[in-house]
Amino acid sequence: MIVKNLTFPALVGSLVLAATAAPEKPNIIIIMADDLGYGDLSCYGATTFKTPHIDKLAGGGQLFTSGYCSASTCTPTRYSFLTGSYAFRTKGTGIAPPNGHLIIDKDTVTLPDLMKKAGYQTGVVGKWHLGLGEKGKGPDWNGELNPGPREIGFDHHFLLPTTNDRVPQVYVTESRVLNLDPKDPLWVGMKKPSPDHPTGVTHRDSLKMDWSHGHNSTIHNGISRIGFYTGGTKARFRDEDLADKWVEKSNAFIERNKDKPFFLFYASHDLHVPRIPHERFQGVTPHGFRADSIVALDWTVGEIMKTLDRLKLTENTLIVFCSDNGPVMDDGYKDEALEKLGSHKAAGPYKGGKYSIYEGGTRTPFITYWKGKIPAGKSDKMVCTVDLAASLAALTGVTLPKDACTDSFDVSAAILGKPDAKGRDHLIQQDNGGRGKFGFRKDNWKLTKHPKGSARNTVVGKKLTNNKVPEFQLYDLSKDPGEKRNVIKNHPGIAAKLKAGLTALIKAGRSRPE
Ligand code: NG6
Ligand code: CA
Repeated sequence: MIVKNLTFPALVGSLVLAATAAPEKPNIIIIMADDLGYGDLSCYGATTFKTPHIDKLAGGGQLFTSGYCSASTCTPTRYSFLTGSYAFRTKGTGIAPPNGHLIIDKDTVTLPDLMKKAGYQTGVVGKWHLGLGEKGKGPDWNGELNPGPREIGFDHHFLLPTTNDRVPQVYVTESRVLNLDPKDPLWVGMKKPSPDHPTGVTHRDSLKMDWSHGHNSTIHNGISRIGFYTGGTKARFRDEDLADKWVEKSNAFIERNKDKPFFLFYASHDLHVPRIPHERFQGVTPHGFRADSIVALDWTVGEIMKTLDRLKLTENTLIVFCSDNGPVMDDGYKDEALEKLGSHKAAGPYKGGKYSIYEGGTRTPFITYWKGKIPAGKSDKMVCTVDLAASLAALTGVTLPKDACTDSFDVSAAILGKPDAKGRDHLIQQDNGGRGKFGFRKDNWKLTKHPKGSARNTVVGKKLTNNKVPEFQLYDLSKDPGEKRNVIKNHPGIAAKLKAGLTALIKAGRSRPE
C-alpha cells in the first residue's frame, strides 16, 4: 500500500482498518445476459450445444439454482439492479421506448454511486435501455445525451441506447452519439418521417430477416425495427459487430483501470431480437440464431476472462454472471427459434419465460466466480439481481444510506459461497409493468397474483385456448418446481399468509428493514 501523502489521522485510520476486518476491494464485473433462460447454458443442463467459458466460471465458482432477476423484462430488471429498489414501486419503469428519458432520478443512490464511494472506477458497456435525457424532453441525439450514465454514477460508458430492435443503431459514448456527422443529423421518432420512407411493410421483400409482429418501421442493415429514424448514416453499426465491439471496449476499460479497483457492468445483447450473431457464429448450433447467439455470448465471456488472465487480475476480480429476464422464442422476428428448438428447454424445468411471473420469467442463470476466493459448488440460496447493490456495498465496506436500495439485501456471504451463508427468504417477482401481476416466493412456496379476470392464451397442440387465470394460485416449489399443480385449495392458511405478506411488502414501500 502506498502511504505517502497521508496525514497522521488518515494513517492511523487506515491502520485501524487493516487491524480489523478490512473491506475487500476486488475488481467487480457484472455480466448481464439478455433474455437468457435457466436452461440456456450447458452448466445449467443444455445438451445440444456447449458454453465452455461460462461453464468454467460455474465449475470454479458458485452456480445458483435459485438465482433471480427481479422482473421478466429488461428495463425493470436493470432499473432495480442499479437502484436496489423494485421497479414496480416507481411508475414509468417498464420497457423504455426509443426516445425515452432517463428513468433513474439523478438523486437516487445507485450501485455505481456506491462503488465510486468505495473508490472504484465505474464503467458500463453494452445495452442501456434506461432512457437518456430529461423527463419531458428525452434524448437530444445531436447534442449532449444527458442526464445519462454519467449522471447516475458511471465514469465511463459505451452503449447501445435501447435495444437493437428499437431505433437507432448507433453507439453512445462520452454522452454523445459516436461518429455523428453534424451535416447528417440523426432524427428519431415514432411517426413515419415522409410518405416514401422505406419500412418493413413497404419493403418487406428486401429484408434479410422478416418480422412477425411489430418491428416493421425503419429498415437498417436489412432489418426493420421499432420506431423510425433518418440521418446519422456514418454513425450506424452493423448488428453482426455489436458483440465484438463491446468485447473490445470492455477489454480496453479493464486494461486502462488495471491498477485501481474497477466496476464494470457488461450488458450483453446477444440473445435479444433481432438475433444476428457475427457470421462466424451463424449456424454453429442446430437451433438457429437464438442458440448461435448464446455461443457468441459465451465467447465474449471467454474473451473478458482471457484479458483478466493476461493482466493477472483473475485472482482479484469477482465476476457475477446473470440474466435480465427469462427466455422467449418469437419476440417479433421470424428467426426460427421455435421451429428449430428441438429438445432444448430454454427455461429448464420452469414454467413461462420473458413477460411471465412464473419461475421461468425470472429464475435465470446466476453464477459468481472469484478465483482462489469463492469455492466451487452449487448453491440453493435465494439471491436476486436487486441484491447486488447491498451485497457489493457490504463487500467493499460502504454503508447504505437508510432510504437507498430499499429492496436490496446483503447476500454477500452467499455470493462468496460461505458455508453458513443465508440467502433471501422471500422475493417479489414482477412482469413488465408490475401493476397488479406478481409472483411472490416465500421459502419454497410460490403465490401468483393476476389482475381479476385476466385471460391466458395457451397453445395446446396447435389450438389456441383462452382461459381465465385465477387471481391467486399457490405452488409448492419443493415438490412442483414446474408450477403445474395449483394447490391453493389444499393450503388456505399458507395462501392467506402469503397474500398478506405480499400486500404488506407492496404497501410498506420497502422490504429492506430500516
Ligand atoms: C416488446 C417488443 C419485444 C422486445 C421487448 C423488450 C414488440 C411487439 N415487442 O415491446 O420485441 O423488444 O419489448 O425486450 O414490439 S426487453 O428484453 O428489452 O425487455
Ligand atoms: Ca431482456
